[in-house]
Amino acid sequence: MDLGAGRRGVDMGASALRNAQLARTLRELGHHVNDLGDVVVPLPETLDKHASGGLVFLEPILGTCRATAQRVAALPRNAFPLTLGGDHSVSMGTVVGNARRLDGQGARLGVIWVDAHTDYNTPDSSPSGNIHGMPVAHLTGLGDPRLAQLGDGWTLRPEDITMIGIRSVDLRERAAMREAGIRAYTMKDVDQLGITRIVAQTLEQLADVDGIHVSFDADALDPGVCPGVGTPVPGGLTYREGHLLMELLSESGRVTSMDIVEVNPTLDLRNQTAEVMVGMAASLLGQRIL
Ligand code: B3U
Ligand code: MN
Ligand code: MN
Repeated sequence: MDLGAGRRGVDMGASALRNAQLARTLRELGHHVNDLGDVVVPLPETLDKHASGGLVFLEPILGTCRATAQRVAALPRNAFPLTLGGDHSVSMGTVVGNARRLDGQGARLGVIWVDAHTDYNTPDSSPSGNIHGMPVAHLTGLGDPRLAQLGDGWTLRPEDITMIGIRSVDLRERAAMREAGIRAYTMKDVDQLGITRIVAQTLEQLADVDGIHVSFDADALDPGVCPGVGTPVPGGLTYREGHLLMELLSESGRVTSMDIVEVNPTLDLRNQTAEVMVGMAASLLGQRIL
């Protein structure tokens, strides 16, 4: 879906990833891959674009996230759900669904949010009203109660979140992040500490969670690597930093699910962004080369 984004086109992201041989790539790594098809989402052209309480397209996004959560929750514990966006608001559904999949009551899920943005706006603080800038806030129970209650009482604990790749935070979003105490590694931290130390610290922080979900927004990578994104921000993760991050998480053996979101084929160059993101999934789900 692209209802949560400010511009059209990320609804075609899943097609672009399929086209970039996602399933074949994972099969070649020895996985059994089952494509479960799409969650059906209404087209924005058929909807009235009104903002309900500072939220654009709230109702259809809520419905899509509920349906996504249900479908993910129904998968077996030993499956690895790889969900394809879509704008980042879909992750409200995938995170809730994976918490429920690991434990019917809602497991203690760790989330690694790889993104240029913190996505921690609420309807009040959002400069745009676009819900893809708000999923993390709603997962932790803040913001609009209809979205905050997607987990039926389950919420994501702020201490179980780590963000990596951050370089664009709105003023009021920053205050809310500080108040919640959410751990975020900015690009400055990536430069100073390096991915290896960041992963080690993150795994230590998440030592007690039941599973780890990686939510990978393509705009975390540098726009030179991933030009097909709606809100590019210069100075992102390099191709090698992205792969190293995925490889080290793979070696940890602790990641239980992943999203790939915000791939926008209408802004891309010959499907490059989708191809790069298929490579990221392959590094997370692959073994050492030698
Ligand atoms: N923080 C801005 C911009 C933004 C957030 N996420 C994306 N863009 N992709 C907002 O609208 O909340
Ligand atoms: Mn995002
Ligand atoms: Mn982003």
